[in-house]
Amino acid sequence: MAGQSSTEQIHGYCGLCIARCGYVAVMEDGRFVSLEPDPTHPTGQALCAKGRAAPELVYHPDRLTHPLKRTRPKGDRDPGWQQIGWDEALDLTAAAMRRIAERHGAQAFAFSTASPSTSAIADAAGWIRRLMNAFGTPNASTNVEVCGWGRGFATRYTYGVASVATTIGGAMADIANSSCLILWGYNPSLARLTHATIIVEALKRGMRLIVVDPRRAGLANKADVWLRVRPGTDGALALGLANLMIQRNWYDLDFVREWSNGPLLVRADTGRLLTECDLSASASMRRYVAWDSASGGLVLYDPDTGLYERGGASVALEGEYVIATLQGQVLCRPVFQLYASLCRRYTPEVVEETCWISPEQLQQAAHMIWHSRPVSYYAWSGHEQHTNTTQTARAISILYALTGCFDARGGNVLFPSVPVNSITGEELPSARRLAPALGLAERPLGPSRWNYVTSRELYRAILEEQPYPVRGLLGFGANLLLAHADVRLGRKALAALEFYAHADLFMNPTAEMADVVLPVTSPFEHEALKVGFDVSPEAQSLVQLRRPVVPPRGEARSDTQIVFDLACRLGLGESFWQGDIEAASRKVELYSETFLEHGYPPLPEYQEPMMSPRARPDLATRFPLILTSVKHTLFCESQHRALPSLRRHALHPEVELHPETARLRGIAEGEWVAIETPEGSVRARVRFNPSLDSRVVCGQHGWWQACKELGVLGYDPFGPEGANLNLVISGDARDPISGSPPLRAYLCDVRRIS
Ligand SMILES: Nc1nc2c(c(=O)[nH]1)N[C@H]1C(S)=C(S)[C@@H](COP(=O)(O)OP(=O)(O)OC[C@H]3O[C@@H](n4cnc5c(=O)[nH]c(N)nc54)[C@H](O)[C@@H]3O)O[C@H]1N2
Ligand SMILES: Nc1nc2c(c(=O)[nH]1)N[C@H]1C(S)=C(S)[C@@H](COP(=O)(O)OP(=O)(O)OC[C@H]3O[C@@H](n4cnc5c(=O)[nH]c(N)nc54)[C@H](O)[C@@H]3O)O[C@H]1N2
Ligand code: SF4
Ligand SMILES: [Mo]
Repeated sequence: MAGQSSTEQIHGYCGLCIARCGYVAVMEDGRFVSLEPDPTHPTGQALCAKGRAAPELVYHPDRLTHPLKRTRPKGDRDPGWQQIGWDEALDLTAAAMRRIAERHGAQAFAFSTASPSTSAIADAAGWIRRLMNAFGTPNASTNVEVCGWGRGFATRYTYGVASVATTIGGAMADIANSSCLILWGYNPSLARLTHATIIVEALKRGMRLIVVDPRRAGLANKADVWLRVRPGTDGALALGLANLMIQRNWYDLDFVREWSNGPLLVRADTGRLLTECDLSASASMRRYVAWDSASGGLVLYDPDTGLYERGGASVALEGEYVIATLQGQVLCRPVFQLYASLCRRYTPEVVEETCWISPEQLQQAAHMIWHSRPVSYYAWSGHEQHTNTTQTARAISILYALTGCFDARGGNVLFPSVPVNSITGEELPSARRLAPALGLAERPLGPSRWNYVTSRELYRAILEEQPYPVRGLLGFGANLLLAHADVRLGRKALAALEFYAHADLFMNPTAEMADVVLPVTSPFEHEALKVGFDVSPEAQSLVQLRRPVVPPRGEARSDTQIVFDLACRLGLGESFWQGDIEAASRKVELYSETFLEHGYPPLPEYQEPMMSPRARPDLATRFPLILTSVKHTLFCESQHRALPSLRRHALHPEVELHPETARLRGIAEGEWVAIETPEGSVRARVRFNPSLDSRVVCGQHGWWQACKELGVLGYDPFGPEGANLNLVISGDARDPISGSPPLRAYLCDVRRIS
């Protein structure tokens, strides 16, 4: 009726970031006007500013609303975008995929996707993987090397499953029942509101909190112990904590004995685990050997059953044993003894020198970890973006094993979740014939093992055709040129592609390199199903169908729709149904023979970050400071800077400096500075942060976008006048196991721009 307005409320969950907060969308006269918290939802206690800005995102004038085709060459400043219909856009893409597959094999066509922690891509990720499997390519560039590897994959080499949950599963911190929580390079107040909410609840009932972070950020202010670690030295810290705990007998002996490979004997001559075959020519390969203190002799361990002969109650964790093998007398030691010796090298003094943490604080943290059990932990970006990420993640996960809290109430627990059929298509015949993913030869235990490729390997395959050519790319939102190191190399590579299609909500500097751009819906415009909300066992049992709040903007389609449309055009329509896989489990591995076989240290040895002042004294005279970075409270990664309600509070990129560091350089707060590294320079405005060590500088990545409504210009992503932090970071030095680049420990200096 005229003059009367109608209000409608639609329940759902926000898909903009990993928190997935439960919401009520408020509609007035068919227009989406606001997003409110939904306290009845397990993750609906609060919404952040980004969630509240959802209507701005949905209705933003810069949203892509039609498929676009490039009409000018890639070097050109103006791509000459021409609006085209969906049929033409999809036909062009499918034809390129087919052509490239025919000429070079399906593996020559790669996919890239935005991280599920910073986007709604999880709504479609299973289908995207299914399309890849049906089409026949193993090459997915999804940020794994900088986000997910440490917590979700490296820890599998310890636990068999991920010991910290990612969107692909794994154990989750049972915070509601923990007596102590360790946040290791993770700031949930900024990154995952729902976690922060339950942590604050737990602190109220007396839970202890240990925070490992170079900055006193978020919940570090409420922590019982805040360990201000030097960026990239977390591995040494974990070994140092373990050293104190072992020395003081603050570890779960029974857990180590029964649930880890700590008792198994290692041959001093080869570094291999001693097996039955070393002892007798007629033995089976599979059984390992431990020392039984009660009988003063050897006892066999069968990995198939997970059992020792005679129950294994008295297997030794320490000692040296000379064993008569088929190759003569061999000195052997239990894995745990070797691990304990490694830890002994990280005395409180060495930790102080390496990590910049005092012996008192180290002792306090070790004491708290043991005496406030059950303890859970969550490690994220702070430990994941380094040249030593894999061994750091292992060192932390093994330290955690000492507490005996893994998969126990109040620890990191494998929450039961609602069983679902996997849709990713691993069972398809085409998936069984996949070529090895890029990088598998160089880093056989790295992301390629799971068919994820690093951006660096993608660029190399495009530009050097090594180990084989990649000619085409289909991007579902990944903003490679802002999110990754090696920006110039990446730009060259994208320009050299025969065909690149990019699906996104907005044009971005990466999408600018595409041949075809496809407009996608925001999560408020398409339906999705979410199984489990991660934060607690109750939340994990919730399954929710999210309905669209508004119809798609313009001609935008969901990522899932695009996948199905392409599958049909590629003649793969039949492959789009059913499947199932399950993870295996085994004993916690303190010692990894798999690592040894591939030439990596079998124990989680600490390696100095490759781009640190200590590792590169040659560069440190000119670039004496350590550059790390953090995400922005108001924006997800490289997004959201065009939304006025958010941008108003953060007009420009900032860099955090200790006031003393600034003073020595004649820099005042709020001034513009150049952040200089051996790769070049970018700009940011100074904010003082007295909680930093004066040798550490903290930048922000992801700045490029303008905000027209506020009259704020964008930043050139490729030049020194701009603010693309990753422009000055090279991935030449990378984690040998995973290929993780040094985004959080690089050499720099900061100079006033006069
Ligand atoms: N120096 C430094 N670099 C970093 C980091 C850091 O801390 N420091 N963090 C790293 C981390 S952890 C990550 S995960 C990466 C993030 O890198 P990306 O995964 O590339 O994430 P964003 O930069 O947020 O860009 C996401 C793009 O996807 C689009 N998008 C959003 N939602 C959707 C959707 O549902 N569908 C589609 N098709 N597109 C969508 C957005 O518009 C945007 O263009 O950056 C990494 N880079
Ligand atoms: N508001 C907002 N939320 C987000 C995102 C966003 O961009 N904005 N991004 C989403 C994504 S993709 C991710 S991956 C998560 C990430 O979530 P987090 O991992 O929490 O991200 P950060 O706050 O960047 O980093 C956590 C902490 O690591 C510290 N740190 C830096 N270097 C080191 C180091 O060498 N060692 C240790 N121990 N700590 C270090 C930083 O000081 C910071 O406080 O957040 C998700 N949620
Ligand atoms: S924290 Fe903010 S952006 Fe993330 S899901 Fe919740 S409301 Fe959405
Ligand atoms: Mo991430």
